[in-house]
Amino acid sequence: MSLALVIPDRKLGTLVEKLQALLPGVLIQQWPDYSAPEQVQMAVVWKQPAGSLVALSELKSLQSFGAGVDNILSDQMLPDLPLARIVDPHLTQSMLGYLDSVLGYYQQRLDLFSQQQKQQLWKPKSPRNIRHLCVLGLGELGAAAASHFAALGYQVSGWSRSEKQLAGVQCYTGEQGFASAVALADLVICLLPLTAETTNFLNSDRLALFKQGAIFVNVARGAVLDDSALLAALGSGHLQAACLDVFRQEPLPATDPYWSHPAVLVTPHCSAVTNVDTAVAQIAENYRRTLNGLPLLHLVDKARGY
Ligand code: NDP
Ligand code: OXD
Repeated sequence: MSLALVIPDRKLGTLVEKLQALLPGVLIQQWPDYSAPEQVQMAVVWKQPAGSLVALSELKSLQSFGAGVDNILSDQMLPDLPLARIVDPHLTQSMLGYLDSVLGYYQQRLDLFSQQQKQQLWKPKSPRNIRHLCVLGLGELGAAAASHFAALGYQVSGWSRSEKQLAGVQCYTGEQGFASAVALADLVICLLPLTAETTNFLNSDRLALFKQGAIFVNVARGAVLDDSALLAALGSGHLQAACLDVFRQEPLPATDPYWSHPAVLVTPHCSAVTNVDTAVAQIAENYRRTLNGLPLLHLVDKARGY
């Protein structure tokens, strides 16, 4: 009985320790140093290198170490096996905490005041009036964000592939629905997964549908956004500001214009980081399910891409 961790570039000591406590007697192996690859039934993966699963001849299932799975599905050598992802109330709470902070940052004009501080400029201004929020993607995280802001009394619109009903949220679908969802929003939050359909989805035509002076927040994936379209929209003043937590290339290259753009707040993909303490319970449960031939929790629809 064995489980493999294929998670490059991360320290895995705590994850191994906590998983071992939940799965005593299970051999936990780490890529690239598999000791008995033929014993592995499930692999926990995140940005796995192409070919890193090939030696696992008895593999039965895959478990993403995060909520998004684009980096897993892009592997041309990915075995055709059930794939589960992390769905966790702690992850959702982290995202809500981040979005609350970003909203407060713009409401209190901290973007403006930090620029003014650099110029030793003493120029008070009353808070921004941000009343209407739009959430693109109404899945686990998007629906929670939309409901959270609706409960706080904001006008909220949301957009997803299939129709939704969420208390206090005006929900839309389709291309026409997208235009309606963003049209009146002072701040638009992107929580769409990266798929074939959403790659470069936020292009210049769609950003043009945003309200004049809107603020854009991307906490989904960098490649959902056409960066040159965003830079043009910020340059023309059509969009007022952008907070970006995710990028096409991460870490963001030193030469990227976002680093020094006065209207852009850059954060290092930290809005909702997988919580090892809570993720291990899901991973252990899916491992047991794999051994018993039961359906995995939080299965990904691989054809849809999320
Ligand atoms: P879900 O899969 O639960 O939800 C995705 C939502 O997007 C669904 O409402 C879905 O519609 C909608 N959607 C997908 N494709 C389309 C489309 N083509 N047109 C319209 N709507 C579409 O994802 P989560 O909420 O769990 O997470 C969203 C993303 O957030 C993840 O994929 C990941 O990339 C990112 N993320 C970022 C983190 C960070 O730290 N920055 C942390 C965690 C996640 P429908 O409901 O109809 O299926
Ligand atoms: C995730 C992420 O998808 O960390 O979980 O971005």
